Amino acid sequence: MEFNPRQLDLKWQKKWKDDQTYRVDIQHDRPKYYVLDMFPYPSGAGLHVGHPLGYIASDIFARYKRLRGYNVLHPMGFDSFGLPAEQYAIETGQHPAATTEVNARKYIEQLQNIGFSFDWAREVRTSNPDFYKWTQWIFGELFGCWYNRDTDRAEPIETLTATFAANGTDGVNAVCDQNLMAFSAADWSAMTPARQYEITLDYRLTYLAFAVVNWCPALGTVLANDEVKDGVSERGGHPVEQKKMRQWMMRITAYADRLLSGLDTVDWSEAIKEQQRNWIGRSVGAEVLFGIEGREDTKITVYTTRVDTIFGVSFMVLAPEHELVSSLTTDEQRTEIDAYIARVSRRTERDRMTDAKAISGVFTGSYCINPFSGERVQIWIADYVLAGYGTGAVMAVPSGDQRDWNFAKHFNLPIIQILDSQQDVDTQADNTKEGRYVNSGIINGMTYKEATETLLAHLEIANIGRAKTQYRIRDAVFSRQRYWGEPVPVYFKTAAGVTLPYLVEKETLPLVLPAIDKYLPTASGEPPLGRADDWKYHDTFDYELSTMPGWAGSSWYWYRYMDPNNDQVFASKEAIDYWQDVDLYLGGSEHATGHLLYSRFWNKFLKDRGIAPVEEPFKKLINQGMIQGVSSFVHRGADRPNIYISADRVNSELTPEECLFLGVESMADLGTISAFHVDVNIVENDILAIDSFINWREANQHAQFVMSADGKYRCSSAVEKMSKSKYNVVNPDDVIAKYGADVFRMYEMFLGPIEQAKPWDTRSIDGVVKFLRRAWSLFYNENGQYLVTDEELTAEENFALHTTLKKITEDIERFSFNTCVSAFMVCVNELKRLQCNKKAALADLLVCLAPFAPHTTEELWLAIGGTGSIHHAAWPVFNPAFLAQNTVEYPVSINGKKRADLTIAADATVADIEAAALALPLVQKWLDGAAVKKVVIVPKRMVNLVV
Ligand code: ANZ
Repeated sequence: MEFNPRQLDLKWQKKWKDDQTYRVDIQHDRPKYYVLDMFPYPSGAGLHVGHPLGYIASDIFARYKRLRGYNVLHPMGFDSFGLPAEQYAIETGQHPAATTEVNARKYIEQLQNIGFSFDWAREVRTSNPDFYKWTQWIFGELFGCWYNRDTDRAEPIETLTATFAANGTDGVNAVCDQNLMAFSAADWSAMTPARQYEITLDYRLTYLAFAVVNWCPALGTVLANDEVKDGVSERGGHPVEQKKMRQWMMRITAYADRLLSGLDTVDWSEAIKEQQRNWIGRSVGAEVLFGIEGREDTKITVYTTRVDTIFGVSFMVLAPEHELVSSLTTDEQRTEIDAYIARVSRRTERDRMTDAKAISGVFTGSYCINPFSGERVQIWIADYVLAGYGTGAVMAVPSGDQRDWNFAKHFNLPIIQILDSQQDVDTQADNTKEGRYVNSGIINGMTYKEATETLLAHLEIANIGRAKTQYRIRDAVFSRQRYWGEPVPVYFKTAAGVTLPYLVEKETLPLVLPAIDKYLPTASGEPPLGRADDWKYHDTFDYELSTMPGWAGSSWYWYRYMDPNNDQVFASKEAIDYWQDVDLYLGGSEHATGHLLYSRFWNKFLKDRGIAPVEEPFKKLINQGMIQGVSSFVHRGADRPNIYISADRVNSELTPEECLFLGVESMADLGTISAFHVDVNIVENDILAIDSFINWREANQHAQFVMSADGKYRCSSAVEKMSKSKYNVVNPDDVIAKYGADVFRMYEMFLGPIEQAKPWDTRSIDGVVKFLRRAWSLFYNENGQYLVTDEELTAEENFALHTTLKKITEDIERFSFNTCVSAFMVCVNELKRLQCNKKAALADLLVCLAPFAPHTTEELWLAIGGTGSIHHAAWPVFNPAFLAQNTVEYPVSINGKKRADLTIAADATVADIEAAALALPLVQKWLDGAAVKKVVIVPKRMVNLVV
């Protein structure tokens, strides 16, 4: 039989579909394993060869686990709400649901082409009402809960109101705005139910609040911090402004500590964990109150991580936006202060943080009093202090903090030394070589720890401050002023002049997106949902008009795959109990602080509610590297743009014939030569397909060429991001049409370690093509004749097979798929050399290869009479005995003269061989203490030591 990969793809993909080969159901007698890919947004451009990299790796692993006897859940679906479909709808008037459907179909076709083992019966789409019904339901659950610090978990709002009724706010230790009104139990019971309800709104895990948000006027919506890159929107690159708006917020800060501690329990890369830690930004310190000279009514609260430096405070700095600035500014200073504030308001927070060189600030004219030393210190404003962090006020310690020191030097403010010369302040806190405090009142002579403890205790006793743990993470803005997202299941009711938000009844979910005429804000600036006619709750009450952000559906979707069609609950208890959590999660590292934080947050909440079975949803995470494009370029001169010069001719002179033909005198006549992108699909191994180039664009009809000496046109190339605008996008369909899915899969893996970025370069794809042909030739000769025999394996054949078995198993377990591909190549070469066509070896080899090349192996499995689908076979058993027997004899020479013999395991590494050779007593004797300069090892042949 002839090897025709494309035919095998089609044959087996159809058969798998008909037989439901990859269908998976709960099986209580088999252990489960859950392999999940971050689901794609179905964009109009379809998949390029970079997208499936992670899917191929996860598919190999899923198939491997299946062969090892696990019941593997390996689903795929679509994160199908989002901005591009909506932008397209604005431009074309097409409903985003329609374009999403078209795109998703295209994705499914492309994915199926690659031969993945997804159970498509479990497909989910976040934009389907039967999916977002449950996203809305979770929103409702969050709305129904508050976070109790005492129990350290989310609780139904009823436990909060019960405490209010019993003790007022006194007994409540909630995560909420610290400035909320306090009241007694009596106050509470005197309130109307509406007022009581209104009060609870500030405690819920999702709440309405005015927040400074990233407003993108061009997109007409608010964006999350991780959707803004360098001051512009990640999608589209539109400018983003800071604006105060009333928004639905998610109280992710309640989970800050659990989000941190959970990181220690998951098997993720340190880089991602560190990004999350920084994003959460836990900082342990204290708040300290400073009195203001001449004012009894107010104090300034500073946040410091170094109370121990309090005797070194030589001035105070407030953020320009601090609420006390105006009242602290004296008449003499007012003009200067106002001018400064106006100037600062034009700078972004990012500039203020990063631009450390430009030192600026203004004295307010007022003074405050250091509560420990009683010293009078000047109060300044400066933009290096951020309004949104800590309390927006800093006690400045020039001897301890670099920015404070720069500031003090610039404005000639005092610098107080607070440690003996043994130590500098900067390293005092984390150095074992501790200094002792001087000029520091009650802490003089103490160590860092003693000083900090003393001061913290004093703060509490004197009621001038307290220990405080501070986080950089902020509650997440949840509203989007867009159409193509989940409607927020809330309506508004006005009573006695107060309008309050209420949750729609759960029974009425899903709250379906209404049809609208245009996907734009209303004339009065309301979100697009404001255009929906007669869209009212119970025909009476206004709905919330914002929709949910892109991250809502993806924050819980992995549960839906467990039980995708359930219309009673978001997933049955049986399904959740069985599938539990994701064992292996694959996706891009760009989700480090977005999706991977939000989904952990929702999971922890669902855990508190008794729905999620475990605290962390994704046990092991692998981030696949990006596949970059290899762009091709043609070269032409500015003065004769229709003349294209082959890359290796750019710096050479034209021949007289060429000059005559092109009608120029010399190369100089072409003008300055530059490179232009050309479609990589009409370039092969840097050689341009001239005919295709001429047809590529209208203007190319008149192209003329300066060729290389061999008559070909060479392009230059460069590695860049894969993108349409660079004409370097390679479609997996084209590669598969040419080589078949198995070559495509194996080649993607062969490109390099999964987590590394690497360019897509088909130059070496032939290696994989040849490999599969060679593997095939172990079963059939060129004439299509079947070669496989039932003979027993020799020791050498067993050795080759079991070496491969061991390596493949170990390498798959450590997700090193590229090395697996080379191990297969080595094995096939070895079996060819041994002329081994024995079923006993080939059957095992096929099973190991099946996760990588599912189509070819399925066909050959059938040929050798394997039972059922190979994808339900059992992973071969590795037998170390076959390796142990195998040893190699090495003659060991010193400076070319044979001195000893070494017997060592055939799989010994070069380092092992070297060490064993040097350790031989005979070698030691002949060396007689001489240093070995070089060790030459020819594997399986000889060792030579050069002294
Ligand atoms: C005195 C001091 C002495 C400080 C010293 C540091 C070193 P992290 O670790 O990031 O939490 N700070 C407080 N609020 C600030 C704000 N809104 N904008 C800019 N800086 C602010 O940093 C906390 C430290 O940063 C605080 O501790 C404060 O300076 C400053 F040797 O207080 B420190």
